[in-house]
Amino acid sequence: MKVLITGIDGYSGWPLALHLLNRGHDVVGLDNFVTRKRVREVGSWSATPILPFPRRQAAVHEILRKTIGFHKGDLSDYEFTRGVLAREKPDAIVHLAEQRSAPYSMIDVHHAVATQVENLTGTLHLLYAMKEAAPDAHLVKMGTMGEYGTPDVDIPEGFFEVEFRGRKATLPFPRSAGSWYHWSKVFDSGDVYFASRIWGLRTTDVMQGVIYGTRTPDLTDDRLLTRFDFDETWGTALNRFIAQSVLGLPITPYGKGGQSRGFLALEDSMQSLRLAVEHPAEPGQYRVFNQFDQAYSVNQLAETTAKVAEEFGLHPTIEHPPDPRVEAEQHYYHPIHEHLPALGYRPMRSLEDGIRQIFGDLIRFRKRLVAKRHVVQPTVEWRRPDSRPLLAAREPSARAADPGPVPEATPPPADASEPRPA
Ligand code: USQ
Repeated sequence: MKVLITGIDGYSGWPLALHLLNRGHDVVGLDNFVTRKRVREVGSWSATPILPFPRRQAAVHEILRKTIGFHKGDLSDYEFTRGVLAREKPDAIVHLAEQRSAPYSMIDVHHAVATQVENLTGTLHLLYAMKEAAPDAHLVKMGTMGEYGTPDVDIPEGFFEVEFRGRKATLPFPRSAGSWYHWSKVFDSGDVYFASRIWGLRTTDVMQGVIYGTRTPDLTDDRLLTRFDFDETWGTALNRFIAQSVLGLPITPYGKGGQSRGFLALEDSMQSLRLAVEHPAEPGQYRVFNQFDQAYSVNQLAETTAKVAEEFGLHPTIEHPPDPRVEAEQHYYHPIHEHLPALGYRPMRSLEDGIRQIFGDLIRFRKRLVAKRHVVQPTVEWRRPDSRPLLAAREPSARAADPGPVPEATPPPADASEPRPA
């Protein structure tokens, strides 16, 4: 199959390209490199050193003897988008090229607007370009479990049956997102569903949980590493907890820490996306996959991280800064996820093993973490400033102004990156 990956330079896009190449697919990508730029803007960088894209392509050529096609450009440019689809005629398109950070979207009005304009425009351009230039391609669109929020009932995969005033219907499950970013994905979902209906496009909307990890089995050489963000804006919960432990900073489950989300190892996300690509939706079909492995509360993740840290001679503390977000801190959470297992999805490794592997890599690249230690702890407040004092003002100890010395860590055990036996 020929697969176009939008956002191929990103955390998921790059390992997905390698995974699909190793499975014998042809891969072509596009990217505007805005994530590299925006991470620099918040004063951070990837903990793992990543090559500029042309050198990534060269490394793939040298190590895997394979070629990745590439178009530098932006989905906000419709002619560019249509041109790429007309030229490449992909069988599948995995659409990852969106602003992906909830905290970024909450910084101020400009970041909120940029997030929604970019995400909605890019997706609409892609849908129109498919209609005009690749109507038989299958779109695998990256959405988020956060579209559903945390309702007090089980969460189905996209649709559910309702009975109202004596009549029954199957309808999209109500969305209740928790950031301007998450709402952009809700609106995207509506657009993808509508385009499927009116133009007969094949589409899969992936409600993905929070991903964690530094590697996948396809990242066999340091030149093939993917990025790993750990700062307040671009890093996600578990990845940040492990970076905090390596840096001797407190691990920060916000508030009560009962916030539960679906989590997924990076390699399991690759497996899931590949399964979606290899089992395309039918023409006119709009499918929704809830894509995660297990639900955990951030407290559970903090405790597991602290436990595994001991194996590396690290003794992180767990602190609970007030939650800068507006979200339930204790809640029922039971999303259903049956579609991917029905296609053969099986998780590759346990949570503890995954955490162990990340520790191994982050300790190896510890100097890069230390250099950006000041951007890790939370500072952006999501509430109105007059409704609650800013975290910065209340919790100086939770910030990284002078967090003290960085601890020494013991090197990872030899088997830290071995996958769990089947
Ligand atoms: N959290 C903490 N402490 C931290 C960081 C986060 O307790 O230091 C908590 C947050 O308050 C939240 C949970 O962890 O309750 C998840 O936050 P996150 O930053 O890991 O993830 P989130 O902002 O929800 O977004 C991430 C990705 C996004 C993806 C989403 C999937 O950035 O692209 O769509 O995870 S989901 O969370 O299922 O919506």
